[in-house]
Amino acid sequence: MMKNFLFYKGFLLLCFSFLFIACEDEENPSGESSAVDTTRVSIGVPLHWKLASTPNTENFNNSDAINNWAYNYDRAKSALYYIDVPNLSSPTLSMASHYNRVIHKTEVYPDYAGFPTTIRTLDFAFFPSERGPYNFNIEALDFNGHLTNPTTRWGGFQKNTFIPDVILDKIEFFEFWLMDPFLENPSNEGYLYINLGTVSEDILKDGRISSETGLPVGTEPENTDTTKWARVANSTTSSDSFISDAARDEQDLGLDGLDNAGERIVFSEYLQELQLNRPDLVTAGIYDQIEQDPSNDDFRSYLNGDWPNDTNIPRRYSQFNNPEGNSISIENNTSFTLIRDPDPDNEDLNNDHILEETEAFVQYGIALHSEMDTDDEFITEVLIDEENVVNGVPARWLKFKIPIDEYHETFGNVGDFNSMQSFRFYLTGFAEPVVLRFVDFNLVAVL
Ligand SMILES: [Ca+2]
Ligand SMILES: [Ca+2]
Ligand SMILES: [Ca+2]
Ligand SMILES: [Ca+2]
Repeated sequence: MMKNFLFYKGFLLLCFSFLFIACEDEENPSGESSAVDTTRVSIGVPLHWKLASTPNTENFNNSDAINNWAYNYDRAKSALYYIDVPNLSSPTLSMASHYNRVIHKTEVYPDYAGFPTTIRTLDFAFFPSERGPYNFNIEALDFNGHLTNPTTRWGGFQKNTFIPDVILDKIEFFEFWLMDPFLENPSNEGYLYINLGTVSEDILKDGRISSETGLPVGTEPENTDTTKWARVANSTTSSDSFISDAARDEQDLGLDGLDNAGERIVFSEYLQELQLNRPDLVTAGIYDQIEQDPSNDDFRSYLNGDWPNDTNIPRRYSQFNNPEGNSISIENNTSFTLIRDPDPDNEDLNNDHILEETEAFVQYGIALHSEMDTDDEFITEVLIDEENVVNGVPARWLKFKIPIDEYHETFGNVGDFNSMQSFRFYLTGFAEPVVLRFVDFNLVAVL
């Protein structure tokens, strides 16, 4: 018992060190005691996620192409966020949709009677017809600048779990509650894939680490290379934060290390082909939009006044994960953007300053459709909440429990589970936009 106690204290300390890992112990999130000693490691906090590297599976062409824009041809727009409830007030928050509203804890824990009464969801919005960041695919654009064949596109995020080996070794399953994503569009469907293991950090696949803080500032000499994808520093040392506001202005440029003027030069081949060789490809208005931000990596806050008042929440967050201009100094943060990752962007998941290029992971595939119930693999419970009805449709929640050894496929040379530090999840196969709202997305270790 004492050993367990000390272990628990040590783990809390670790949790404290890595604030993005929320921890609970010997309790499940509903507040009920559980019969066995379990530790839940939350991965459902929207901090420190990065754009996913292209999963090297059979689904995406060119996913191992280096220094080749084709590597990213299937990336569509996606967003991962908590809704900033205090600052997104009515009517935006209550806009008649299950995907724009506050979630009550009793929707998934009906017996819960404490405070707070609401619960944060991790929301993953995916826009399969919209061009993702650093996607220079010309063939796939339609006249309106949308991606054709949306079901072949994907969008996702990845992070390092930073789970101590001693815990990682004892992880038995993933669990989460998911709001039925099809309450307002039952004909839509697609797949959620989860990857666990080692995933490539080379998001812009050039064999180099993109790191904003490695870029030169002020009078420092221009000690960078420009690859097919990015302006990258030659020096391997880089700080974990911007050293000054002035440095931030020169470095907060996204994974391409380029401001929009620089993007127009380095990616001129893309712009020229759009403008000259295919003058009938996109409208002049769409061309102008693309030329403003050729990499499509500009951050825009959900509170930005340029969003029309009736803009729904998933759309307001659609540029939230973009890495250029996303680190505003506290003094200049007049739009008061909360719940955002203020750190400089880079490709390095585990902060070791070494570029991991290996893809070696197990994959869990979950078919998402409007008829999901407990007959479906991994779904253990379904709750319908008649208290929360939008346009006549009650909320519907699905509890997933995914045993860690029940993966569907392996890719690359996968080792033991205790070396699986990287987590990636992505959506694909959708014809129309979708929003996944997760509650208590946890890895569960049985001690
Ligand atoms: Ca790179
Ligand atoms: Ca940029
Ligand atoms: Ca840009
Ligand atoms: Ca940035």
